Formats: sequence, C-alpha cells, structure tokens
Amino acid sequence: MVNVIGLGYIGLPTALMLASHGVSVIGTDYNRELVATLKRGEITFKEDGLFELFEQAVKSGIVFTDKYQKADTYIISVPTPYDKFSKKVDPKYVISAVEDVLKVAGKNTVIVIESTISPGTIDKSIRPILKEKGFIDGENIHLVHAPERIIPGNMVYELLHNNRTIGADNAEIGERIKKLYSSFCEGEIVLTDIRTAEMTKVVENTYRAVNIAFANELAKICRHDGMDVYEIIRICNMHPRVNILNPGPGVGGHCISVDPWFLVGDYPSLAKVIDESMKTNDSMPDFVLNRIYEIMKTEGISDIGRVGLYGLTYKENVDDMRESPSLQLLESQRRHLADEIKCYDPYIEGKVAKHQYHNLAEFLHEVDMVVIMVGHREILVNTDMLSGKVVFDTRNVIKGKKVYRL
Ligand code: SAJ
Repeated sequence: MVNVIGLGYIGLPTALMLASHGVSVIGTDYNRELVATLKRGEITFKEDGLFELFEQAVKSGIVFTDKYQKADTYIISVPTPYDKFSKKVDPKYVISAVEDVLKVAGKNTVIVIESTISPGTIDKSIRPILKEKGFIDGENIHLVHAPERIIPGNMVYELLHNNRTIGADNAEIGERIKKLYSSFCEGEIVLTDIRTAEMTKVVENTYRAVNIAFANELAKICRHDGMDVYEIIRICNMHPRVNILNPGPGVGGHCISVDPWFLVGDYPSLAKVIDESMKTNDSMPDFVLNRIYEIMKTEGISDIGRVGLYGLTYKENVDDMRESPSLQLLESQRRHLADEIKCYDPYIEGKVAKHQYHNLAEFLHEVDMVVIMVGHREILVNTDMLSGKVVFDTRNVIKGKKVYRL
C-alpha cells in the first residue's frame, strides 16, 4: 500500500500512474476542496492525457482522502517554497508531512520525498524528526529521495519514459523503491545516496536556468546594437557543440525560477554564475515592458490601454501561472502605479488581472498592439486574427508576418 501525500502537479499524476499500474494507492491532500473535486470525478488541472489516466486509476480503485493512512510506503510531494530574501528553501510543508506520516506509520516504513529540496535538507531538517518521534532511522524507518523530473505540458509521457534518480541510505531500500517506480517507469532508474540525489535535482534545473539566462543576455546584447538574436542563435547552433536555448520574456514555473536560488542561498560566495543568471532571467519582464514603450513610440500608440498581453501562464499550453513572466510584468506596472495592460489567456478561466478578457476576438477588438508572452497553440493556428495589429512577439513564434521581437 502506498500513501501519496500532496496531490498537486506532481503527486496527482504519480498517484494515478502507480494506481493504474496495479499498485494499491491512497492519495492524501489536506485541501478538502481538492479531495472533493477528485472524488466527484474531476481533475484539478489541465494536462495532456491526465484525465484518461485518472479514469484508469479510479477503475483500479485509487482512494482520495484528506487523512494520512497506514501504509508501507509514503510518497511526499508537497510544495517547497523559498524565502524571497534569504533565497533559502523553506521545508516546512515537507517537515509537517513527515511528522503527520510518523503519527500513523508502522515499522519498516519507507518515506520517499519527491518534493524538491536543497542539498542537505534531509540530513538537517528531516532526520532529526525521526529521532525526536522515537523512530530509529535506517532500522524501523527509512528515508528515500526520489526527485521528480517531469515537465508540465508533457507530464504523462515523461512520467512513463524519463530516467530517474533514487537516493537511499542502503541498497536494499533503494531496490525496494526502484521496484515500486519500475511498475510504470520505462526509463533507467539510477540508485545513489540521498545527498547526491538532492543535489542532482537542483543542478538539473540550475543548468537550464543558466542556459536560458545566456540566451536572454544575448537578446539584450543584440537589441542594444540592432542585431538579430534569433538568426545568430540559429547559425551558432549549427556548430556541432553549441546548443543555445531560446530567449524569452522571463522564466516562470515553480522549478527553474526557484531551485537555483537554493544554491545561491546556501553558497552565496561560490554560486556567482548562478546568481547573475537568475538576476538576468528575473530582469526580463521589465526588459519587455521597456520594449513595449519603445514600440508604442515607434508606432505612435500613446494609450497603454490599447496594448494587450497574450498569455498569462508561465509557458505554452499549460494552465499554470506560478511565477509567470506576464504576472511579473503586471506586478511591475502596479509597483509604478501605472494603469494595467489588458490581458488574455485561453487557459485561465478565473480573474487574475484588472483588465482581463476571456475571449480572443473580444480581446483583440480592444487593442491595437498585441504582446505575445506565451506561444499557446490557440494563437499559432489563429495568426490571421492578428492582421492589422502591431505585434510584439517575445517568443519568436509568429512566422511569416512583420512583427517586433525581443
Ligand atoms: N524557457 C525559456 N527559454 C527556453 C526554455 C524555457 O525562456 O529555451 C522558459 C519557459 O517559457 C518557462 C521557463 O523557462 O517560463 C521554464 O520552462 P521549462 O519548460 O524549461 O521547464 P519547467 O519549469 O516547466 O520544468 C522544469 C524541467 N527541468 C528541466 O528541464 C531541467 C522539468 O524536467 C522538471 O521536472 C521541472 O522543472 C521541475 O519540477 O523541477
């Protein structure tokens, strides 16, 4: 029996995947509303293939509850926020999940932590709890770190196919958890120690953040001197050992825009490249805002009320707005007490901004200039609707049309 704790972006697909591959699973979340939604037969976020997986898991008998259950394995996938000032990870949700697990756990239980944590968190903040609650770490209770690697937008496929890492204190426990994940994971599963597993997860996301920052810095350099960054990247990437990523309006999501800060917070005098990269990525929404004003001037648009942002999510074809560049841009406007730009996103039903639209045609009717912040499929197949508009494409996705770019 596996009890998955935290049914968010990672916990839910993981619980469903295990259940639909014959594992007996109980999914627990303290959010009663979320549990009620799942019990009603609805999923809580949009993701390709997730609903089909949900139906399969329900048929296989998955149970959703807000209570912790007695199980031989727990998978903890709760959020790990970071402190914006110290840049350090705040493991409070992982700690309280482990404390609650220990209230119901029996002997020889394995607690798998999937949540992203900074290197050393298990030693510093989790092991002491086991001792405090009268358990003998490594004897009657075992900790494992199995960081998730799936990308929003392609989660179901990646859960099945990505390689993964399992960090454990000894080979026997590592093998036990490897067997559990092998029930669905077709990729290679590497066994290592816990500290290495913690570090690899953060390093993977940091690698990507630094590389996106490099592309963003190139965009700024090229803008400064009137060069075409996309053409330059295209040609450079024809070199066999060069692979530059895409510049963009900023970096969002709960991973790449957050995890690298854990290293800056823990090693402030050593993590220099990482620190600068994060600052570069964080500066992009303001860079876009300045560029909007520049383009307005060139085009003779004087009213910011006639400008609209297309896309509020942190990237294309997902409904996730965490740390989204569009929201950062709107926040920056608010800080300067400027009137907010209009905005629209086909994936966002609720109201998150002052001048927000829920219909593409209506939104376009109200603006003269469209800023493409996210390259959702919807706009790519409807580029004809942009005719007659000034278009600022921060993602380089609108082809065959005169547009402004970063
Ligand atoms: N972005 C760019 N330029 C690029 C690529 C991305 O500006 O060339 C932006 C995106 O628009 C987005 C942000 O970066 O705002 C991050 O998007 P992403 O698609 O690169 O990654 P995430 O945050 O959705 O998922 C990442 C993945 N990590 C890596 O690729 C190393 C995923 O595998 C992890 O599981 C996930 O973080 C996580 O949960 O840690």
